[in-house]
Amino acid sequence: MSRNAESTAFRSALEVIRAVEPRVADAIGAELTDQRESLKLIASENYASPATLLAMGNWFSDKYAEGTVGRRFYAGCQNVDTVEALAAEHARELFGAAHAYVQPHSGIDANLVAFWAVLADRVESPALKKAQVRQVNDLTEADWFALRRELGNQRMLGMSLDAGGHLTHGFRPNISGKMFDQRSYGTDPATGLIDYDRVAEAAREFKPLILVGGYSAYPRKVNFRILREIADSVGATFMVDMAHFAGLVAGKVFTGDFDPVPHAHIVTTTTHKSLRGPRGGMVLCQPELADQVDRGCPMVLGGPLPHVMAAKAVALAEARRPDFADYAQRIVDNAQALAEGLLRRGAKLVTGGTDNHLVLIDVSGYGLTGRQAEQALLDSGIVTNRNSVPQDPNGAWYTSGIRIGTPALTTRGLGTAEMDQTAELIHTVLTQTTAGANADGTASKAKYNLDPDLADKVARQATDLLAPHPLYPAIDLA
Ligand code: DSN
Repeated sequence: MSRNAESTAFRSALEVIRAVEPRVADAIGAELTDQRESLKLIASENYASPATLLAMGNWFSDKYAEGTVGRRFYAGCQNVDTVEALAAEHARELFGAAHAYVQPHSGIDANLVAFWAVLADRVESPALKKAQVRQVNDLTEADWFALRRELGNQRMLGMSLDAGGHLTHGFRPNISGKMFDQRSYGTDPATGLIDYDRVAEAAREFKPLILVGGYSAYPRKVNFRILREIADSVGATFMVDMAHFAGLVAGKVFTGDFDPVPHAHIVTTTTHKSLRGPRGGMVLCQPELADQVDRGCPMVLGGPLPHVMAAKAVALAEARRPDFADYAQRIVDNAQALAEGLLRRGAKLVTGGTDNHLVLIDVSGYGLTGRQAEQALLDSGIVTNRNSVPQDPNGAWYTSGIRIGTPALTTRGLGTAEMDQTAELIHTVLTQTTAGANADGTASKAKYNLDPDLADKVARQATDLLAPHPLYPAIDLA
């Protein structure tokens, strides 16, 4: 496709929007400018391709399509069937999965679909069988009451939040924590790494229905073969949330013991992080869970978003191209170069480095909280997010960490030399920032001091670093 076609498509779209509500058109244009000018290091963000973006902006958005391919609760879904089937086929082929469900709207939705599929398979189905009925509507009031109590009384073992686990893996502020009795496994305080013997011990003691692997802030590989063995040893279903590293699995950087798909009973992911697709979620599973997974809508999901499923099909087709493997490898090369650059300059990193797409800086080494560091970096044109570190004394709001990731900058084409320069910019800002004080003289966890001229200088250096790698070079909205 010609570069002109991309530019014309987006300009025309904005013209149409501007005729109705110019402020929305302006905000869309401003977002492109902001994304072009900042050094985006948020580990969970990326830049989807123009084809993926365009696949979402159309009349598929108008269609209701509850149900699954060929089995809908609405008439006229033949074209939705086409894109949903295509997205699922690309997902199965890309990940070597037996079954793919591409309707979840996000990662939390994908996890809810997975939890309820496991509960239906392991708790509800045996109860129906025992009562000798086919469906829940046929249960007596007493049996239904007993089943509801049993469904709400199951156990989950997942990675602790401050070790890098995710809120949706059974933590109380999230619905998963209200559904499950949850225990978590942490990391070894000395190394910051998962201690599989401790996980096995916790599993033996707690006997979870579901063992969850996967993370949103752990900078190392996870051995999914060992976790599956642990799950099997206690009769648990093994679920992996690969939202963060799905692109590294798709690009065959994580293979063998480090590829969750052959080892887990069920795998969830988002599609917009390292996988570089539209915002959304997806579930992959073994055949025995497929029917339950396909009941995700209306079990826990609202109507599917056919326009997003169309975009998932496009993005997954892109990820099946040979150049995606090269992209995935460069993500890791860049993260390692960034980590090495930071370490060489004296930064303290959780686990001392990375083998994936993310790096977790313990900013207590700079005398800052995560919140202070995040804001100082933002003032300097570097977009990151604060994150807890293991045994974080500052809790989940202020934190002691900054999580940075390379999927987005790698998409723009930055390489390892530029990662070293990025490390220099980050280190400069963090060494020049000092913690502020509250009005009463006590130490503040939010206030900070940074010379605005220094921040401006770093922001200009960040822009210079990005200049040879324009974002969406074919798109000219002027
Ligand atoms: N919001 C995603 C992340 O940043 O990791 C997952 O919650």
